[in-house]
Amino acid sequence: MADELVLYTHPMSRGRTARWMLEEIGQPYRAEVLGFGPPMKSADFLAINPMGKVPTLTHGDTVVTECAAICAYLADAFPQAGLAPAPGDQKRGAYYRWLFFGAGPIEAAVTNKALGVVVPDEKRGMAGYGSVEAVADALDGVLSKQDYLTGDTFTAADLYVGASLAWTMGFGVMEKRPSFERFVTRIHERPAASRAKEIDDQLVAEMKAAG
Ligand SMILES: N[C@@H](CCC(=O)N[C@@H](CS)C(=O)NCC(=O)O)C(=O)O
Repeated sequence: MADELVLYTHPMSRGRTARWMLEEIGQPYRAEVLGFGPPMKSADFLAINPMGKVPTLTHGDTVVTECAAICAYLADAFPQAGLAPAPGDQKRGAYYRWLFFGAGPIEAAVTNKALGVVVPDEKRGMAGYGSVEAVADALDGVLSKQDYLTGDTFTAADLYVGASLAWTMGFGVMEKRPSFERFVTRIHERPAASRAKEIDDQLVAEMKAAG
């Protein structure tokens, strides 16, 4: 199919976030579940994503990798879902700001923390995220004041950052602050979030049952 949407994913990966985004836009899509290890590094899949990682989205001949890019792409490709301020809208500034904050500083800070990589105090100026506490403070500042990152409307930036917060608070990598917990609860009450969770949880159960 010329414009078929295909999500390459694994149910215990960032692919869960991409699936949630697909459920939000409400367009038909096909999911290709790839196992970690050799299936993700096959020649066929490396031809699509040379990183051999999920999530990866194809939309017809277009390939989108990087979870945040997938969320941003889908929001723009299907504007009727209302998940991004239109280009030209000033809210697009806050939208980009937090989407990129998620893919940059948050991602780097929580990965380094999980890996035990400590940035010496005197080198914080060199690390784009400064410190995990600085990242948490910046997010807390906005989420204590408003329901969503761009104001009073849910966008793909909330989905991406909120999914990351939920995941990393669950693993104890990001501290649980009241504003984060309220935000994560609020956005996970969305029907699309429940549908995506149900599908991926079912896939996890099937994988466990198959050994
Ligand atoms: N920067 C990428 C990271 C993707 C990533 O690392 N995915 C992991 C799963 S969450 C993966 O595919 N790991 C398997 C591997 O690298 O072999 C994104 O944001 O999408």
